[in-house]
Amino acid sequence: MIDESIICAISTAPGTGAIAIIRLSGKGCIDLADALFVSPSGKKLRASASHTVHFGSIYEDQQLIDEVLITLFRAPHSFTGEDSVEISCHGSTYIQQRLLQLLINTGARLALPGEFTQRAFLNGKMDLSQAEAVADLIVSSSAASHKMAMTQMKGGFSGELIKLRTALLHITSLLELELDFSEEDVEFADRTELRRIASNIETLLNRLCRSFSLGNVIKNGVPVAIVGNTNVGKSTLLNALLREDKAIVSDIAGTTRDAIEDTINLNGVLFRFIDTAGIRKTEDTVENIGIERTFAKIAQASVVLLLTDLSRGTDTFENYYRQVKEHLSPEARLLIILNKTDQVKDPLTTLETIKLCTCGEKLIAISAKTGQNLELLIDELLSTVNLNNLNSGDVIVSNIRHYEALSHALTAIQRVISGLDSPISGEFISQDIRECLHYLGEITGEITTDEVLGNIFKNFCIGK
Ligand SMILES: Nc1nc2c(ncn2[C@@H]2O[C@H](COP(=O)(O)OP(=O)(O)OP(=O)(O)O)[C@@H](O)[C@H]2O)c(=O)[nH]1
Ligand SMILES: [Mg+2]
Repeated sequence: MIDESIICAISTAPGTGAIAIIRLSGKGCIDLADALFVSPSGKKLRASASHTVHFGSIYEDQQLIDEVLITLFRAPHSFTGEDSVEISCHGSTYIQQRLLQLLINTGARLALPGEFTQRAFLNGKMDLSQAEAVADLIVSSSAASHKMAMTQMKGGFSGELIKLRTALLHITSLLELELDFSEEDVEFADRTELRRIASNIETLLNRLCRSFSLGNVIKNGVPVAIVGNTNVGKSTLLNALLREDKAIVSDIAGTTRDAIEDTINLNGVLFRFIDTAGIRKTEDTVENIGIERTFAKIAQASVVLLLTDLSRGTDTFENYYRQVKEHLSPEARLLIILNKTDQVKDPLTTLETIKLCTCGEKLIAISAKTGQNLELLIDELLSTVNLNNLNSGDVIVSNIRHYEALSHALTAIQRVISGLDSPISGEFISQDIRECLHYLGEITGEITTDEVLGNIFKNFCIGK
């Protein structure tokens, strides 16, 4: 049963703005608004067409609260699929609260987080993955995450899922044909065709699963760990990259003891820079815990910046290089940063020495303090991620819930394939196909529980 009660919420950001929008949705909400609204022409909202805007005043006990614009949407042509009204009022928090109170006193109730979007889903205006993309779109903070959320909201991902579903249903029908003839002792139907379709499905599922690491990075920021010996300028570099004094800088070795991180949007890509505790041998328990965390951050990073201090020589460099390489994830990129160029006359000798003990990693000489060559480093970071290859139509999975369902579907289709390769009865294979369909249905919301829905929509803001 779909709850059709009238819900209301302030849909604009909290606080004072030039204007604010209060949203109403549910059966009878147009009549509810009509009872409070006075148009200069005397025209009633209930007599007006969908997608029209009306100027007028809202009164409470003959007292004017505000002059407003009301936008009208009639079911099913609204975001929620129900009759909906949007009241644009002046942005004072007092006016917003008075109007909201008035709507509640006259029969509406305050919407739950994401309830408008949840109704859109329940009324079939979008599937669950599209509803989730609405939340991603609202919080998108870079060109790449915006593009990804927009593709998903416009149904790019849903389209891929429909393709998969159709192919799976096709296999089922072919298998049923096989079962129909099994009594007549006909040899198994031609399984080459089945095998071909199944392996296409596997390829597609594989691609979607693999896209998750990129999707995750786009959504949460490319993790870049800044590591090295103490006092080489890691915190100074973090501050320079973030353009703010985030971490404490001092000439005392061992200043940073815990990982400090923050994100910044550089040329449309969100980066998550992580400053770490300098790696060294120490008796300090707290510092040692910090150093353990440094190694964990290296393992999680997409890019590691190994910093070394040009003014201190290269004796210990090889040791650091080896330790970092040991913890680096296989897909990660390592950049060697020679810091404090402002303190040395000729960095070339150091450069050459370091080159000898590395495996062809890129070397960049900078001064974190003066900002010299920082642009070079940023360019290198951008090229590492290279999101330019991202076409607007590319479907990238960025949601862990989707990723998990896709992984399960992938395992199921792999069982289908091995079943097809062996003389297993079609009935067993059908069961794995049904399982695969089940997981795809979980993503789109065809198969769902109140608990799953509750978990998804509770993370939305009220008013969306
Ligand atoms: N001349 C010069 N000094 C720098 C540069 N970068 C950092 N420093 C100085 O080096 C000292 C250490 O800098 P931090 O940024 O605290 O070094 P760190 O690597 O974070 O040190 P720990 O947190 O102790 O591991 C400070 O006195 C900085 O001002 C640089 O490019 N040039
Ligand atoms: Mg530091």
